[in-house]
Amino acid sequence: RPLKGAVEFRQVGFRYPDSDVNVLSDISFSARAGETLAIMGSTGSGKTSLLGLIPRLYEADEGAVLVDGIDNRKMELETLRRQIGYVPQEIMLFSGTVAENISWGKRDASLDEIKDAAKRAQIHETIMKLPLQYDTVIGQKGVNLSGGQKQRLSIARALVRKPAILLLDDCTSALDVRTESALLAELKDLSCTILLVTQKISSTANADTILLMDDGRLLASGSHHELMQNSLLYQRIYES
Ligand code: TTP
Ligand code: MG
Repeated sequence: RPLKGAVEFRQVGFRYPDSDVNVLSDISFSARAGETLAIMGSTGSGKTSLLGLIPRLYEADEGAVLVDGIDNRKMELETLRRQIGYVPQEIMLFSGTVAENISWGKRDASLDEIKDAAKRAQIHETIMKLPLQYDTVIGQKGVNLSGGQKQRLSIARALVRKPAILLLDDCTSALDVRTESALLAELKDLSCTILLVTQKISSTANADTILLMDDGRLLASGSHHELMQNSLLYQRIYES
């Protein structure tokens, strides 16, 4: 089966419906199927907005967002979203069991599929230490999880859908470097296309391409090696 999940932005401009200033201007880049793309940039630079255009939470005002070569505005919403796993910046777990929270991404997932997703998300071992393991109730009247544990649970929720495109919005921020790199290695193994918003230079080193954003624009893009040579800003982030 040919690898699916290529993402391309062609001169994308975007503003929120209630505003007349562009949040994104002239954004162009492409990620081939199976590649990992890291997105860095200061707060408010438009990273979350950029990701939201892919599953069409919003539509581009200028230019086009292509998924496997097709303008995503021309795709049926359900077909488009079925292939995308989206982990938002604000983690949303509900008061239910661990298994229910993971399978929220795919209602008919079997326990094996749930466990497989949890293993890949580096949270299986933590779950096995909970009082009732996958049946442990979390949230309000259940066991409380740490920030990093919640992040991994919500990544497992996205993985259980076996997406061709995985969008991770700053959801590895609470993980230590070792856990994060184990996670990224697992994800690489799935050969899905990954767009990873991150503030951490440790997670950009393995990306095929890094996008550096500032104020809704793409300041620089390239591999770690290229940016170390060409981008003063990237060098500064790297050294800080
Ligand atoms: P974001 O796209 O949220 O910027 P970001 O994700 O890079 O920031 P952070 O690192 O803090 O997560 O916002 C870009 C601009 O768009 C910002 O001025 C806020 C505005 N915005 C809205 O007006 N409505 C929205 O729903 C969002 C998400 C952002
Ligand atoms: Mg954001």
